[in-house]
Amino acid sequence: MGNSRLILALDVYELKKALEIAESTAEYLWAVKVNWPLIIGSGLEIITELKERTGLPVIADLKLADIPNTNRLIASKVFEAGADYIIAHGFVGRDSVKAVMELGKTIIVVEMSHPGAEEFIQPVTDRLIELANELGPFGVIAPATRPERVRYTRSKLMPGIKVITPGVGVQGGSAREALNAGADYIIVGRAIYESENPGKAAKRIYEEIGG
Ligand code: O7M
Repeated sequence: MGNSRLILALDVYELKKALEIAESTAEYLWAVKVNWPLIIGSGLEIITELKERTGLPVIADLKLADIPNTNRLIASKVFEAGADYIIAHGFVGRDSVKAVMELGKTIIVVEMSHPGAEEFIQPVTDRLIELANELGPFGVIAPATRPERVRYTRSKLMPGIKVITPGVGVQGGSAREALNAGADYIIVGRAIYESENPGKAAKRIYEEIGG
């Protein structure tokens, strides 16, 4: 749905299950995010199939963190498979991020949602935000588990760069709080795909965040 701010993190292995969940939730989503579990379990073709079945944008969350050439080799195949966006780590440096951005729309990780993010990533978030401001990606990742950090990131980030926040539900973050803190989109995985009825769970979150 074009006006939705909900992104489904489809972290299951099986192709059939993935397609069922995506189809039953699609009307409440802005996009579907695929990560390594689904790509390892179902192959890269899952990206093409998800796009055909749902008509939604697909975000390939590979968190690319390699030298420019390797990032480029991976990203070119993934964009070729139909991914609309790729997620890359910023801490590897601007050359590695640029290699991805030259090929397609990119989202840069500037902070993460788990407790361990405070060890190494959070201390360099300011510099990662500066990098995003310099390069102008589609968006950045900030933690819904720490709404004050979402607010901080939004305040430092150039207008127009989207703030996308995982960590809602099982990790303890609240969708409403993340949006109130300035998030443009929220990412939800287990609270939807582990639910008895993923369609209903997606609808509930969609309605909670006001569509
Ligand atoms: O809702 P969950 O906890 O089941 O899933 C969250 C999804 O968001 C899952 O796919 C994670 O890999 C991803 N994610 C985080 O949980 N925390 C982060 O800091 C970053 C991401 C992410 O999407 O990075 C791009």
